[in-house]
Amino acid sequence: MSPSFYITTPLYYVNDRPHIGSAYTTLIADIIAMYHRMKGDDVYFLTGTDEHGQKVQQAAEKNGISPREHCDLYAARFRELWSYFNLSNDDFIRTTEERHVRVVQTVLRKLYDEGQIYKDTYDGWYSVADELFISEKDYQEGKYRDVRRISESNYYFRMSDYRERLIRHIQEHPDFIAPENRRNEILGFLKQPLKDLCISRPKERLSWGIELPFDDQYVTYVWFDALLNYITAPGYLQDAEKFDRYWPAVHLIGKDILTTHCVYWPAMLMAAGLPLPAKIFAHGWWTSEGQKMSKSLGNFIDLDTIREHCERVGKDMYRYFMAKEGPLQNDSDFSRERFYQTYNSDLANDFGNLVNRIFKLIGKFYEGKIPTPAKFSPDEEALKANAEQCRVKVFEYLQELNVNALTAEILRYVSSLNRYLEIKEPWKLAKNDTAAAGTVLYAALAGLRFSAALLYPLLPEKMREFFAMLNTGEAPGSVLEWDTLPAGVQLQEMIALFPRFDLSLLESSAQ
Ligand code: ME8
Repeated sequence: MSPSFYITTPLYYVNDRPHIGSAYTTLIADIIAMYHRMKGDDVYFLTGTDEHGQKVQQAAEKNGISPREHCDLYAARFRELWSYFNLSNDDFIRTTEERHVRVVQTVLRKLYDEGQIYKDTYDGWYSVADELFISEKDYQEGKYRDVRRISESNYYFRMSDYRERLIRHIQEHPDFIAPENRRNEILGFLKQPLKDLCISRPKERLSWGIELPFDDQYVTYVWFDALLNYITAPGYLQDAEKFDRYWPAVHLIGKDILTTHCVYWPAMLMAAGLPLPAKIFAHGWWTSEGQKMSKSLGNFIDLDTIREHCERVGKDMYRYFMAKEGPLQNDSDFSRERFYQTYNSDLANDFGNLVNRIFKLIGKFYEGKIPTPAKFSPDEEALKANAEQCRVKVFEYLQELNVNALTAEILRYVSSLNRYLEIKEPWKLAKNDTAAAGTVLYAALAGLRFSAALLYPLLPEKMREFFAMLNTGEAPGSVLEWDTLPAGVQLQEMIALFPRFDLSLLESSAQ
């Protein structure tokens, strides 16, 4: 049986439309899932929407519709965007689904019966906007918005019991939280005593949530509910075989939700007697044109802006740019100049040019048929060996979820093919030694086909078009060997996969 690989994105709140941030995490997760499938793994890729809580209730009220109608509307927007991007997710979970409500209530009941959940009165500060109970210190520092004094009876989960076990787990599993800066952040956070977690909200204040199975006057705190989706989807309490096959997961998240995923969630799993996640990777933040994204600054990259960019240079470019330049370790800035310049340099110039040169020469000198190579010289052997090395590195970077380095590695190989052609000059060679020129063109095309296969998760539509032009009948992404290119195949007519984008067009448009 092939090894399994389970990857998740955060479940996005339905109080906002998708934007560059949600698209980023989701596309990176898709890319990672596709590479694992290419490797032969049995992949389960999950995304979805987080639909309970105060913010959703308020957003629905503002729009004059019921919370359920509101959720349906917004969940559909997320689904629509993911289908636009040809997302390869295996499941889309909504926290309002029956299968999830059942899991949340069963886990709550178990923890309550075991005494891991108790009732207490909270007297202190509460941020309505952030749905958080906050400390006196945070209140004094003015860190939160819309803060009120409240006195309220609630249910608490004995999270403090798990602090030491969690620290030990993080120390014994260096890859559990990545990148390193986030791991250190959590270890720093755990130096202080850990508080118990309030896991309920009284219905009189918030009704849009999952009712506590042991007190119908309360609903479940949205985070306690939402995190459990990661075990609901692969079949916890419903399909033991499926659950054992896929759990634990790799969680891809943004740095904003580090504590909930690296502290609350592992503590919940320990309490439920389940294995901890395989890895939690918290990436950095996108800024826009050098500033924090905001609607009032007019630099907010929402769904419409994303589509506008995609219409100009193809939706694959969005994925490619997210992977190449996205904020894995630190933050990254999305600037239109950088986006279109990357397109022109990597895709129109490096990759596009290579296709153009090889296809034209084979068309001109070999009637469009892939030439049969003569004996390879050390130069062709080097191209082959470098391809092998490139593949090894790509899968090593995949292991670290380093899609920035992975993308750069493939591009380096593409550039080396262009350099090879410039040195060999097959356009001159073909005039008096067609056999030698044929070997050069075969080797270059073998390299191009190999890089196209590796680029498939980053540029799926375009690479499918490339393989159709190559006409070997091979599925893109299936070809990871350099030297299996069949000679004699009639190439299809070349189409320009990545036409150059005229940067002067940007000056006349706002986005
Ligand atoms: O937090 N740059 O949902 P959410 C990069 N429902 N990534 C960004 C980003 C930016 N500027 N803005 C958002 C929630 N993100 C909870 C999660 S999980 C059980 C519950 C991405 O809709 C990033 O992945 O606020 C971040 O973690 C996520 O969107 C937050 O999505």
